[in-house]
Amino acid sequence: DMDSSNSWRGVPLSELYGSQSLWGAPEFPLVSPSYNHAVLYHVPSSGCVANDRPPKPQIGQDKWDSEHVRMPFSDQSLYPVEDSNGDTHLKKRWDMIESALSKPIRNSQDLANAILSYNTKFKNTWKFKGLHKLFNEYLEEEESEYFFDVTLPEIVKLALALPKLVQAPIPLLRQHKNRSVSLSQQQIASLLANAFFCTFPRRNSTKRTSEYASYPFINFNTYRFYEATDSDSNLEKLKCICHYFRRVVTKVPVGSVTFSRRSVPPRDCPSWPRSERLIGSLPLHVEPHNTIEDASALIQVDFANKYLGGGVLGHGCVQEEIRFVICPELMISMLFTEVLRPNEALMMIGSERYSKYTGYGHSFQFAGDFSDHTPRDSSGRRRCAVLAIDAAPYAAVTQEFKREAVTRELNKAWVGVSFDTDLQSDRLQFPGVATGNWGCGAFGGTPQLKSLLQLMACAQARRPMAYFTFGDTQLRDDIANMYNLLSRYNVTVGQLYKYIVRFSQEKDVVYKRLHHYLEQVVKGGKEPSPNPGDDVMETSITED
Ligand code: AR6
Repeated sequence: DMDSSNSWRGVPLSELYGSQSLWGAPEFPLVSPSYNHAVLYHVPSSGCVANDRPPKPQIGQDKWDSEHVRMPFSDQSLYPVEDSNGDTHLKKRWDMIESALSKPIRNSQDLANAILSYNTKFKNTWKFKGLHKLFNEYLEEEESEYFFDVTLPEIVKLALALPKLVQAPIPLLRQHKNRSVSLSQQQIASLLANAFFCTFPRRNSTKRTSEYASYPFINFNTYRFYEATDSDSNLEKLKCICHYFRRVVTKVPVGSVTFSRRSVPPRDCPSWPRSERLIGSLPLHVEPHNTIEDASALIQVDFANKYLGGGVLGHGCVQEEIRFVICPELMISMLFTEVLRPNEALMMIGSERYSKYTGYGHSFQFAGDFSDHTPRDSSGRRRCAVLAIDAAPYAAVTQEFKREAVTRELNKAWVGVSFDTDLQSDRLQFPGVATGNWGCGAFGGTPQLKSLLQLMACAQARRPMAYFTFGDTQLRDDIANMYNLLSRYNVTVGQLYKYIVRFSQEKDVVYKRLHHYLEQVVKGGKEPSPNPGDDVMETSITED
């Protein structure tokens, strides 16, 4: 075994797919319009979409109200304009947008002026320093020229085609609701083009009292995405997004994407101390190499912010932000997903990846085109499921182990991983979940705890789990050993919950190690299972 330091532990990944072949896993519910599923494109009567051209938009009537996304082209979207006498008149905002974007835009200054012409309130605050740096200094001259000569005019066309491409109203995925929205990739591209030009009405305010204060930012500069010059990772994020536009204007993608909000009232969440599910009954795969986005055919966890996307249009550049810029279709969730409550999650099915990258955080870099060969399901969605669950941020370690905090994270993870499962069934549910150090980076959590909580949530939902430790081989071994111990002693989810809560009540929690503590209580209080060999994880053979 030449390379044991880099190999995986537990069951092979293939046991998490639900069938022998990578893509044989059962499909998620197909796209079909209903009272709680808005489908913005026309679904052919066969239910299946053609896979050579984008689906046609669903016809419908614009709705300018608090239940739907206010569209930039709505007749009711008006903007105050001062005439030469100093009098203010209301003008149709879309007319202003069309006229500004129809003029030639040859450089970043023209682009900034165009955006400001229908966002005049920001003419003294939006300086576009980052945008100017990107196109005047950061990119090669030819790259900038190509962008303004070739790509940008096409992004303009895509943005201005919005009234044709999205005719039916887009419902907001509001709190407490189980609702879905499906859009074609072409519709998403047009919506993102509008976000790029900052055209969405009422979405530029950062005030807590604004109408959309409980929604993420969507216009690209609201959170100052075009201003940042201090960190190159922001410019690299912009490169990824420009690359996405280059791709979609060259060849329009023909599939679709579904966004489903899942909200479970606390009374319907599991009673954790009473759970009798055995930890050891859940297949687990742990590996130090590879990343979540490479785990094809599994549900891939997004280490989310409760405001979807987190700092993607601001300064952040960690797991969620990176995922959103290499798969920009995920960003459209920010248009309509209200801030997630503790018992809510968002599943995104069908997005495509467009960019390669290297590095992480400050060292993040766009690394060229990524061509995604993930097959489509019969609704035309890429077989890629991204599950957004937001851990809670912890400033102090002790807080994280408290009963309420532990319960919160368990419910959050469970609401997510139990999406589309049969809660009554004792059978394993496929596909499994690909996750890792959820809540343990920007949010300051502890991997020893978070890995166990995710294991408990997955065991409860019966979904197998793959854990990617992000290069940490010690953590891989700790998790595998802890899993072995819990299996050998037939520890249930309920017992483990009680042990963790008891641990949090110890005086010197900060100085103690959770795994060490668990080892003592498990060995002290229980008989090992009679056939220890049966459920012990075997060290894997090295993958080649
Ligand atoms: N695959 C596997 N593991 C990863 C990957 C990856 N692609 N990327 C990072 N990790 P973090 P959080 C590991 O900080 O703490 C964002 O701003 C790595 O060990 O992104 O839940 C969101 O919008 C890393 O330290 O997640 C939220 O606001 C750890 O996962 C906030 O960050 C945690 O990654 C969420 O912070």
